[in-house]
Amino acid sequence: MPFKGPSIMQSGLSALSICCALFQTAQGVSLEVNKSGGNASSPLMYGFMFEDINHSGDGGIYGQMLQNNGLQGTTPNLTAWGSVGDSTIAIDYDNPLTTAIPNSLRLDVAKDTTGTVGVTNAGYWGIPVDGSEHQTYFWIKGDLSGNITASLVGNGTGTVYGSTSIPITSTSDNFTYVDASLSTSKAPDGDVYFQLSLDGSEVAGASLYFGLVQLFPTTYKKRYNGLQPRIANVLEAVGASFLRFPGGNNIEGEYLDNRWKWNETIGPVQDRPGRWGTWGYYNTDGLGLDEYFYWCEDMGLEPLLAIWDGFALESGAGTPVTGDALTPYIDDALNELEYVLGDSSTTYGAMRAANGRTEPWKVTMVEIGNEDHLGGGCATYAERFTAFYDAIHAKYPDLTLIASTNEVSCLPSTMPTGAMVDYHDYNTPDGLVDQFDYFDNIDRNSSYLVGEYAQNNVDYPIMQGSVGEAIFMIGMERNSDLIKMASYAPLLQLVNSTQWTPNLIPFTQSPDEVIETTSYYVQQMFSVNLGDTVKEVSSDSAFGPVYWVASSGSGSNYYVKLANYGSDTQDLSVTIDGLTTAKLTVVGDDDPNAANTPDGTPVVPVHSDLKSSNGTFTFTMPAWSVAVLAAS
Ligand SMILES: *[C@@H]1O[C@H](CO)[C@@H](O)[C@H](O)[C@H]1NC(C)=O
Ligand SMILES: *[C@@H]1O[C@H](CO)[C@@H](O)[C@H](O)[C@H]1NC(C)=O
Ligand SMILES: *[C@@H]1O[C@H](CO)[C@@H](O)[C@H](O)[C@H]1NC(C)=O
Ligand SMILES: *[C@@H]1O[C@H](CO)[C@@H](O)[C@H](O)[C@H]1NC(C)=O
Ligand SMILES: *[C@@H]1O[C@H](CO)[C@@H](O)[C@H](O)[C@H]1NC(C)=O
Ligand SMILES: *[C@@H]1O[C@H](CO)[C@@H](O)[C@H](O)[C@H]1NC(C)=O
Ligand SMILES: *[C@@H]1O[C@H](CO)[C@@H](O)[C@H](O)[C@H]1NC(C)=O
Ligand SMILES: *[C@@H]1O[C@H](CO)[C@@H](O)[C@H](O)[C@H]1NC(C)=O
Ligand SMILES: *[C@@H]1O[C@H](CO)[C@@H](O)[C@H](O)[C@H]1NC(C)=O
Ligand SMILES: *[C@@H]1O[C@H](CO)[C@@H](O)[C@H](O)[C@H]1NC(C)=O
Ligand SMILES: CC(=O)N[C@H]1CO[C@H](CO)[C@@H](O)[C@@H]1O
Repeated sequence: MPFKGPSIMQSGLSALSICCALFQTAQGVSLEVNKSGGNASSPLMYGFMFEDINHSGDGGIYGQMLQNNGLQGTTPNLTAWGSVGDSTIAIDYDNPLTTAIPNSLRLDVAKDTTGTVGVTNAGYWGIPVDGSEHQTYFWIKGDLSGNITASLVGNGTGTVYGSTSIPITSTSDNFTYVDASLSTSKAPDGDVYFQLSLDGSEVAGASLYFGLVQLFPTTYKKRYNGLQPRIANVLEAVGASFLRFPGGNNIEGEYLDNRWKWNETIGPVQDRPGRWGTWGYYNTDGLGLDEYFYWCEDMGLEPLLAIWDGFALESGAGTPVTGDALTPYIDDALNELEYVLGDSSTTYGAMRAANGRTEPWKVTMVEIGNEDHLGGGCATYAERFTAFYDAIHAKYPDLTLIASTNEVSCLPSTMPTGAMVDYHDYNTPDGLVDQFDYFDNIDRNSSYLVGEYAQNNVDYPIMQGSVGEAIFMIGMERNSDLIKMASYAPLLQLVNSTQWTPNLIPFTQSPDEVIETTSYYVQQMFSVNLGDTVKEVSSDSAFGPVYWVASSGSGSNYYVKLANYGSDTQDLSVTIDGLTTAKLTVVGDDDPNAANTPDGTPVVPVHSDLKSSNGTFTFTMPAWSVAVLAAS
């Protein structure tokens, strides 16, 4: 969607600042942080929301890089596959690998051929070859005693970025499993395909069947079936505190039957059938329930697990589910929680242990559904929430349970003590600024998750919107005794296949092209500079165009977060009695429409060290900027 920018004259700008902007006069704001008192602030404040949208999972953070590798779905096709030399490919329905992977890829080799034959896979709009040791796994059926060469080839250039010759002895009785590694050199772009090839004379006139061909780079933390390191590393650098998963709309399903089913995302990948995702493409579910928990453990994130709550998006197919019909779904959620939390003597805990994880996962938070105030979910949500809440709370009284909306009309008239609510806000930059005091005025009975928020109506986050987000976040942090957790959404985007913009981290399959947007930097700056107590700040200035919040952390660490929503430079003076040194991080741009995109990344944070003899730090904030002063 093309961005229709708002007028540069923001409602928060006074007539004076508009006047003086013409003369390039810097404005002044003095703040004094009160070191006594303050309100406790949440240790989980800034996290991630993940669902498979825009190929953020398959084709994105999930390490497996070949598209359509299991020919899954009710009407499979040959997307991404091709043949090499004197051979053809077809979907074979008579040689299933497993019940879940009911089809294989048949390679029919011409009679009398002597050249190279084989199959290719184009990946998800390319393959990001990062130079690491890669691993391929596949099954093969058919009579062969010879070598298959696995290689990564530049499309158009023919450059080979990695290749290995794999001795194979397979028969037509059953599939033979192949596991091979190949060293690679880093590709300059993502225009690379994967190839399995062999000498045609060894199989002339015959057919070979390939099942579930997989390709991984060396994964994040070297985990089997793990994550793409180039994306995981960028996420890790945010220093976030929690991961909300697996959705989002993607847990709901378009229809009852294609809701996210936890039990079909566990165990060996060849036993996962995948599902038609909510965002218009097939999900392999290779990134499944256990993989999400490994992700959390490896990145130091608290899991926030969402469960399906009786509501699919298209209500035509018998949803929302209510009354007695809910019982099997509640039972299913309890089974899921036993899989996650039960020890290995329990039925489902034993299943988890059999899948390689003996210790229960550490889960303290569960969200019941997603956005149940939308699309016809509201009227029945109070009933559905209560039914799930009662059943789960009875068995797991220590879990924090979260309602998927904060709209009072969709919630039970009295919320159970300790339950949280979820508020979402996609908004224009101005709209986010208008929401600055939203959290000052909420009903203070419940704690909040702000499970999704971001600027909207742009292709990539723009600086003005990122400042708007920072102001919205300052509003949250000022109230972080109640606003426990907040996650920007969506998180990741393969730019070649996109359903929603903007996203925090867009990427292409060019190995280095994982974009740190202006909003990414804001998330990172707020996340790594998290205190535990929100402090009172006094000032002669009112909020707007400069906004702030201060907190203290362990030792004598203080953090002052600031946003300048305007085209004037601002002179800042921040006093924190007795402190002498500070690190200042500023991200901003004179152009409110500046954006980091695959076409260029003009905006980067600037770091500087400040000193003070009397506790007062002075510095300037550029136009359209966000800053964090970390003092001690
Ligand atoms: C600082 O906070 C303390 C504790 O809340 C309060 O008693 C004191 O009046 C505040 N000081 C100023 C200057 O506002
Ligand atoms: C072919 O399969 C791919 C991958 O599952 C899917 O995205 C695409 O929509 C399918 N195309 C057709 C024409 O069915
Ligand atoms: C090479 O790229 C073209 C254009 O994107 C695509 O149609 C073709 O399938 C690719 N080749 C291979 C072997 O994947
Ligand atoms: C994917 O998008 C990038 C950035 O727009 C572009 O350079 C690249 O050619 C695209 N790849 C394909 C396979 O379309
Ligand atoms: C088959 O592969 C093995 C292992 O990579 C290699 O040693 C052997 O030379 C290859 N044979 C042929 C005929 O290429
Ligand atoms: C054939 O191979 C598949 C995949 O490894 C395996 O699940 C199955 O048990 C095998 N069947 C027979 C009859 O050996
Ligand atoms: C998963 O659970 C659903 C019930 O929610 C059931 O219909 C389905 O058959 C189960 N799938 C597997 C593979 O057991
Ligand atoms: C919040 O608590 C106040 C006072 O205890 C009560 O009047 C109000 O109805 C409560 N609101 C909700 C939504 O429970
Ligand atoms: C602490 O919370 C109270 C109640 O919401 C509020 O009135 C007060 O301003 C807060 N203090 C700080 C330092 O944020
Ligand atoms: C602290 O020092 C700065 C200059 O470093 C000065 O501008 C300011 O007035 C001083 N503040 C106090 C309270 O003395
Ligand atoms: C708008 C857009 O890019 N949509 C694409 C989303 O992804 C699917 C396939 O995964 C494409 O078919 C759409 O064109």
